[in-house]
Amino acid sequence: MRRFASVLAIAALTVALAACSAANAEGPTGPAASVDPGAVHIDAKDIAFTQSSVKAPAGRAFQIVFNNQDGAPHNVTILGPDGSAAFTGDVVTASSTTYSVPALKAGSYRFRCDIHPNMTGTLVVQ
Ligand SMILES: [Cu+2]
Repeated sequence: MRRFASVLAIAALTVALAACSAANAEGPTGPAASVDPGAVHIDAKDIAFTQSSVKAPAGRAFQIVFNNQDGAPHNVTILGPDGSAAFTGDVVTASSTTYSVPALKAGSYRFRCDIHPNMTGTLVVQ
């Protein structure tokens, strides 16, 4: 009878440990909970943006997941129709970051890297 109780205790412990590691699997190693599934994705590789044109919703804040795959530093700056910066993202090197972009009016914008102004793309806000 004592032996049966020990087996039960070990079984209960095993279940508790399994639940613990399952919770951990969705922690730091999983995608950040703060990234919107509808986020705009822009990648940089070989001193160029991978996407020549991306779309974002008009009139509401949105996120850009910027993945710089280069060893060179890059950022994403959004230029309004008048050429002024509507948003300037932080420079990152060989890493990914999530920018929070304020609401923009509908229209066609350009985005560029401030460090490499020949890296450009089009952001269609609609
Ligand atoms: Cu750059």
